[in-house]
Amino acid sequence: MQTLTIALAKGRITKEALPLLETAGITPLEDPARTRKLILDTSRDEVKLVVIRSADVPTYVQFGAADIGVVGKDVIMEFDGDGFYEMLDLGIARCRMAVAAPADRVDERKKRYRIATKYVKIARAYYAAQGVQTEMIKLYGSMELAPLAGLADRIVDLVDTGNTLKANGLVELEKIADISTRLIVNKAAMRMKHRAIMPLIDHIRKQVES
Ligand code: PRT
Ligand code: MG
Repeated sequence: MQTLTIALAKGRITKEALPLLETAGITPLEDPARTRKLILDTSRDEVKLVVIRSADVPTYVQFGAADIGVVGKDVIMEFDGDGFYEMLDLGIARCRMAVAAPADRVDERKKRYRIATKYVKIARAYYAAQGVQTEMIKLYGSMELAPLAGLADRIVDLVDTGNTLKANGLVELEKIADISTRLIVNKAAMRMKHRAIMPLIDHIRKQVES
C-alpha cells in the first residue's frame, strides 16, 4: 500500500485540522501536543503525520517529503517556490492580513514608510501595486511592538478579533487579504498517488462544505 505523509502546521492549525482528518478516519496514535515524536502514526496504517513549523510546510510538500500539507494562505503567499497544488480551502484558522498604525499616527503622510512585518514579500507587493515607497523591516514575531518602540511607522500582520491591535493602541488601516487554511498537494504525488489522495480530498471537501 502507498504511504501518505501529511504535514500539519503546528499550533492552532493542527488543533483545528485534526477534527477534519478524524472524519476521514485519520487519528494520530499519540497526542501531537504532548509527544516528542516528530513522525506520528495514525489509525490508518498507510497515513503518517508530521507536525512542523508552519513556514516549513510548503518546503516539505514542494520536495515531496510530505505528500500533503495543511498550512495558512499567509504562509503560502509568502513562500517562494512551487511544486505543489493548492487543492482546498479548509475554512479554518480564518483571519485577515492587514496594515495597522498607531491610532495617533493614522493620518501621517511620509515619502517613505517603514513597515515592520514577518510578511516582507506580501507587504512589498502590496505597496508596490499602490506606488507607495517603503522600507521593509523583517521581524519574526510581536509585530505590534515595532511602531510603539519607534522601529516602524506601520505593520503588516494577521488580525482576527483585533484585540491585539487594540491592546497596543494600533488601528487597522487597510485589509490586504482574507486568510484561511489551505490543503496543498505535491505535484508528483498527485500523479503517483492519485488513488490514495483523491478520495481523501473529496471526503474533506464534503466535510468542509457541510
Ligand atoms: O511559528 P508561527 O507563528 O508561524 O506558527 P505558530 O506555531 O505560532 O502557529 P499559530 O498557532 O500562531 O498559527 C499560525 C497560523 O494561524 C497563521 O499562519 C495563520 O494562517 C493562522 N492564524 C489565524 C493566525 C491568526 N488567525 C492570528 N490571529 N495566526 C496568527 N494570529 C496572531 C496575529 O499574528 C496577531 O499577533 O494573533 C494576533 C492577532 O489576533 P487578534 O485576535 O488579537 O486580532
Ligand atoms: Mg504564532
